[in-house]
Amino acid sequence: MPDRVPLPSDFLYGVSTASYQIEGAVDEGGRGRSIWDTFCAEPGRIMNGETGDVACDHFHRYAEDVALMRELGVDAYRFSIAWPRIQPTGQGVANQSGLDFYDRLVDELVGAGIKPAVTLYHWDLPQALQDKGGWLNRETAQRLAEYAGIVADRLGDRVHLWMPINEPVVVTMFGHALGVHAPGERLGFEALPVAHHQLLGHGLAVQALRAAGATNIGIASNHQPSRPASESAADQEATATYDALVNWMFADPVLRGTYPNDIGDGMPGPVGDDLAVISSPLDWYGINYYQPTVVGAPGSATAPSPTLEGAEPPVDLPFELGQLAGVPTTDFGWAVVPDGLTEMLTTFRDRYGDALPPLYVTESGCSYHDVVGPDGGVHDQKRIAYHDAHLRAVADAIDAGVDVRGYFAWSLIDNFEWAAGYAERFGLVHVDFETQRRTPKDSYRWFQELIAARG
Ligand code: PNW
Repeated sequence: MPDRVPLPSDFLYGVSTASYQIEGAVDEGGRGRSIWDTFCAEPGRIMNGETGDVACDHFHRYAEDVALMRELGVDAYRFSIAWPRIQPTGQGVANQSGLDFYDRLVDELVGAGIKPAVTLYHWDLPQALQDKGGWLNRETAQRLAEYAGIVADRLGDRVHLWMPINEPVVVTMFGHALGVHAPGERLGFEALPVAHHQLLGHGLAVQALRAAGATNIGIASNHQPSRPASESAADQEATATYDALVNWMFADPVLRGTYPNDIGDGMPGPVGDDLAVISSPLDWYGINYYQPTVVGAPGSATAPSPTLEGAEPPVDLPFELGQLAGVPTTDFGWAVVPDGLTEMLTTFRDRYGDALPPLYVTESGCSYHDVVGPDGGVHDQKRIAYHDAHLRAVADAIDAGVDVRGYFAWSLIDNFEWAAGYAERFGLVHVDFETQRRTPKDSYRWFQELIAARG
């Protein structure tokens, strides 16, 4: 093992999950249907026709999962609340049984000395709201704020970090432009209002959380360095367009109250007033980092990018995406590029300067097709190398003057990887989906030692 990762002694170590990916128990506790229940039931949407109906059965096994985290020694656990457990139809009076579940989970965490970090919206929109237009309907932003207030009233005294939304870019692109995630819309650029309404919902939820007395509010937003396929002017222009669409369209309105040039025009009115809400001050900003993207002009024949999950864009795009050459890839085909994380963190500092609150890495992780070996262990050396390198990449950013406060590994346990189903395993803990048996992988032991040895 190389020397200790040089991070500050008060650096926060965490693990993360999301409700639909781990909970199962979709018909229990008065939970309403979500767009992911609907999407998974449609033939051909998910690898092998898999669903989150059972997932990791975390709804019933949460105490076992919290015990695993206590033994791991993490400071914080980032999880999401299933909106349809709290409001089965996405609005109106709260379902007490749903709130009770998260109340028990939060108590269990606090009892284990683990700080709860709550995402309110990690993609499982109540189906009833989708039936009214979902994120294409501006009203949904208001609904998110109402839901945020309900959760804050019940859990606010014990939650350490709040995130109203997770990865609005993936919801916009995969869910509404390309159709590979729920709700499966293939709108191309007509999906832009989905971005705006999520951001508006984020801002309104920030205000509702504050009104309910919550503090320490941020966001978890996916960001990817965009690298031109060549130095040609056409490739550089395509890269700038892509970079604005996937990164700055989501960060600029939150951190500086504007859309990047040209993008505001595609947004529904009245954008101007909304931007004041969207840029409601945050206590911190969370970056989910996986990999950089190579971008070329249309027809530049870059290698196809695995991040598009095989999607056929419904319209001609002003760019083509490719895979970074000459770097290792995970079993999911994603490029392993730790210095892309340093680059992303320093880019945020350079772009926003004093307007940038402290940063957290709210997700970083890798999928390998791990199996439990004959000795009963899971020897995931590559995952250890991945997290080690990405923590060092964070340390490099801190050395360069960026204020980064913590790192949440994605994920605590193997879980339902959306359209890819259960084949992709991101966990520090292996799950046998037949028996629900949890087996801590070698990466779990490594993370445990790293946390124990800090300071
Ligand atoms: C994130 N991309 O999704 C989500 O927040 C998690 O729920 C998910 O399990 C995890 O990352 C791993 O996929 C992403 O194509 C989906 O760049 C796609 C991309 C990035 C993140």
